Amino acid sequence: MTALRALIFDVDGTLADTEEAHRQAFNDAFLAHDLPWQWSAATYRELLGVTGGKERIARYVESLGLPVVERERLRRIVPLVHRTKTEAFAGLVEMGGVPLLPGVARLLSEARSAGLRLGIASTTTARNLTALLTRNIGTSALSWFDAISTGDVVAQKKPAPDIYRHALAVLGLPAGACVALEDSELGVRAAKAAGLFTVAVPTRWTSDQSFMLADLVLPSLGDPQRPVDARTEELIGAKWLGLRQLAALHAAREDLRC
Ligand code: XBP
Ligand code: MG
Repeated sequence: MTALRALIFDVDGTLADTEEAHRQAFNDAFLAHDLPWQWSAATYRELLGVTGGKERIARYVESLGLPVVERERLRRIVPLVHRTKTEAFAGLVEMGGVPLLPGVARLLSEARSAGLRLGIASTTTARNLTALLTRNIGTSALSWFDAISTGDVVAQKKPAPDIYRHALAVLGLPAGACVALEDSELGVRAAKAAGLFTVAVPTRWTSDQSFMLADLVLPSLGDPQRPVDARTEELIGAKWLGLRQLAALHAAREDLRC
């Protein structure tokens, strides 16, 4: 049986409910570049089926059915528009509008106290993670993570397993010794394809997706101030998902594999 050695966190939707801020940042960038686009929440929810901000803009351009010359012109400026968007997102985060989700700070702290290692495996841009952790925890928070695998460090974004395999390689740990925490179907598929025990905590943006592949699906990680509901408490044996419960669930799955 492989003991639990590390937690690997997704960022968007897992550390914090960030997608509304991303949506606003995309729309701010479109305005800044005189692009006649404003993504509604409904449109954005659909576009979340494409991971990666640059890929999301490119897919949107493709969907417009534009003449080839205009489409190619827009394709060429996607990286520039995305850079503007990333700065706009960081600005929104730095204003304090994107807090960590319940239980995230607690679980990070429990893992560190227990000597577990921490990783990040995200499609998002590193700049976004820095802004999010610095604003919500402090400048030291980035040093808590032994592996920070984000965005373009891999060619194939989620649902491909590449970003999780990258984090595992940096950690130097086997998948069986780690747990992934995710919020979306594409993220769960990536983590499971990389062989990790995966906890899914869907958000309002992903609640309609399928989490059949996840090992555990929770409405929240919970914490003393915001305990989970009675049904979830019965499932995990506690009023919030503590490291002890998580390690026990991980061990039970590892036992089944042996
Ligand atoms: C979610 C994503 C990201 C964000 C936008 O990433 O797919 O693309 O929506 O961030 P995660 P960027 O894997 O953390 O859930 O514009 O920087 O891509
Ligand atoms: Mg996510």
